[in-house]
Amino acid sequence: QSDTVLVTMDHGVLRLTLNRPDKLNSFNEEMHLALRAALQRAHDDAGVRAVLLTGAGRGFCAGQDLGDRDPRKGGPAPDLGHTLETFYNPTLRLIRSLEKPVICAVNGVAAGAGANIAFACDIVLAARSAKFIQAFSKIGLIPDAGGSWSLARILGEPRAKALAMTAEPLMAERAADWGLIWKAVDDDQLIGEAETLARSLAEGATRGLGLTKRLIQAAATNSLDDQLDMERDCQREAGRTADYAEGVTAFLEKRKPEFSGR
Ligand code: T3D
Repeated sequence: QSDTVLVTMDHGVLRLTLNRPDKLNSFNEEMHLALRAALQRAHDDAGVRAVLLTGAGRGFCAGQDLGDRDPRKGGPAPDLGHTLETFYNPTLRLIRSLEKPVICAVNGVAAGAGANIAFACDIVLAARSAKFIQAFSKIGLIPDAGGSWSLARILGEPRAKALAMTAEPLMAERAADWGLIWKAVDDDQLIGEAETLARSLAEGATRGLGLTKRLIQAAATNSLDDQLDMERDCQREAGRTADYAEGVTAFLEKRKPEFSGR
């Protein structure tokens, strides 16, 4: 196991801490593989009922480690399409396809792919001092790790283009006002609040939450008719879970439900 991503499990919450603080948790190959393995575990292990992603030290993640891309070292230009396909895209797909809540606690600067990985998560809390930077344009690249998609979809073209072309830092509070993240919280409250949220979601009706994620993600490309059909199918599935039976029983018995995630 690599120490570039610290992995702990507590009360159904798989906590993943990007851990290359000296490099603001920028991605080298080892960290890519470690994050992917941890996300795969979240898919495979039924005991994992929520994921909490954060960063060690003063930054969340500064995107690609540019030390690994130093043109002065000579050799042919790297095939960045290949590195996206091999490293970033599988991670993005694992986050979006995981039918369990993924909470992101952005503890500090999130730049390049680091910002866009945060935007791919389901519920994003950020420290008030944190900023998001589409750093790509500063080095001649395009927004990747799903950024061209999430920025355009969430913000619309004017703000997406301006953020991507200027690489102007976007402070947490404004990111929340613009709907890019759930909320900005005081720096010293961030981890506590994110842990409380992750834990309460991990105690929730996991299948129902997973199906909710599937539906909301599908809505952007579905017609209303398609979405209504999908709601019918997902509600049918949710209605067959033990957690639905428990939820209704607990309501009728005027007590707190004890969901099992099944
Ligand atoms: O290549 C592919 O596979 C294609 C995919 C690309 C995806 C991408 O993410 S491309 C974008 C890459 N990221 C960047 O361009 C951001 C570069 N970093 C910065 O612009 C700044 O560091 C920040 C704005 C994020 C933070 O600034 P600041 O002033 O708070 O910190 P700093 O002093 O710049 O950084 C602290 C240390 O982290 C410093 O190391 P040192 O001097 O103390 O030894 C700095 O070099 C290092 N660091 C920060 N970001 C990176 C990094 N080292 C390597 N790669 C980084 N991305």
